[in-house]
Parts: sequence; C-alpha cells; structure tokens
Amino acid sequence: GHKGAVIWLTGLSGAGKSTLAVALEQALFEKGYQAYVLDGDNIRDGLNANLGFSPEDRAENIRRVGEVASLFASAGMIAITAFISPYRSDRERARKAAPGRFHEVHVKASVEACEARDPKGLYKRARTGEIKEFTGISAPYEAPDAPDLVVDTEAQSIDSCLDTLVAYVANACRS
Ligand code: GGZ
Repeated sequence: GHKGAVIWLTGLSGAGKSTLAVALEQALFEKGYQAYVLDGDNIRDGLNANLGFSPEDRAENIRRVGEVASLFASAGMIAITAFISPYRSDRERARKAAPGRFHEVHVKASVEACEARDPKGLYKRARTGEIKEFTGISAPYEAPDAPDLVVDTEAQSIDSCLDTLVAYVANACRS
C-alpha cells in the first residue's frame, strides 16, 4: 500500500512538468498505486476558468490547487500537480495545506533551454510582447531554495528523470 501524498512539480513552461506528471501517474498505476494528475488542462479550464496570469490570479490558482491536492491526499491518493507555481510564498501555502504529505519537486531547466524547446511557440509570442507577464521572460520564477527533489530535464533524459521520480515517490509514500 501507499500513503496519500502531494507530489508538487514546479518549473518553467516547457521544463517538462506535464510530461513527467502524466508519465509518473502511469508508472504508479502500473505499481497498483492510486494517482491523479492535476494540471492546467483539468484545472484552468474548469475550477479556475476565471483566473489569468497576474500575480494575484496565479496566487489564487495555486491556493485552490493546493487545497484540492490536499483533499486527494486525505482520500489516500497520490496527487501529482503540474503548475509553474512561480512564487515561493504560494508553494509554501500549498505545503501548509497538506502537512507532512507535501513533496516539492523542482523540474529544472533554464529559460534558455525552455525557450529553445518552445513546443507551443509561447516564448516567441512572449518575446514579441503578444503574451504579457510570461514566466521567465516578463514575469518572475522563484526557484525553490530547498526542494525535496530536483529533476534536471536539461542535463538528463525524461526517462532518467522519471526513474528518479518513481523511486522517490515509492520511498516517500511507503505505508
Ligand atoms: C506563463 C502561461 C502564460 C503566462 C499562458 N505565463 O507551457 P504551457 O503554457 O502549456 O503551460 C503554461 C501554463 C501555465 O499555467 P499555470 O497554471 O501552470 O501557471 S501558474 O502556476 O503560474 O499559475 C503556459 C500557459 O499556461 N501560459 N500564459 N503569462 N505561462
């Protein structure tokens, strides 16, 4: 069995958070764990459809995600969240919402690497000013000071990062 937990992925757009979150969820299913991904696709389109990307809206986005993730963890599930969550204070509040169950994972890649990947062309649009307040270009990203885990997607393959994550979760969530 396993304990309920929040696996909180933080990092820039294009760092690989969603890719890793979905792959981790799949890997945990295969081990018989109950896991569920919360990301922009299922949260920003619904629960948080009224929120944009101002600092205040990001704070509220992360506050709600932290509360929902805490509920999943209370239900015994492993909630995997994939949000930029650029502000330390917002991540600390999410940690406090799930005491003893919150694991902060820095999905690390430089702005230069993410901009070179630019899978959705968002960095390009941020550079021209078409997208305002874009994290890493025209809005801040406060990297974690003391994350529980770092996976460096610039230095290592996604498969290698995934192996690291699965091993971490299996150990951290042992019941
Ligand atoms: C950053 C933005 C922005 C701005 C739209 N800044 O790579 P994506 O496209 O698919 O993921 C990014 C996503 C970020 O939403 P989050 O909910 O994770 O952000 S936060 O935690 O800061 O609330 C990106 C897209 O939305 N996107 N505009 N201005 N990312």
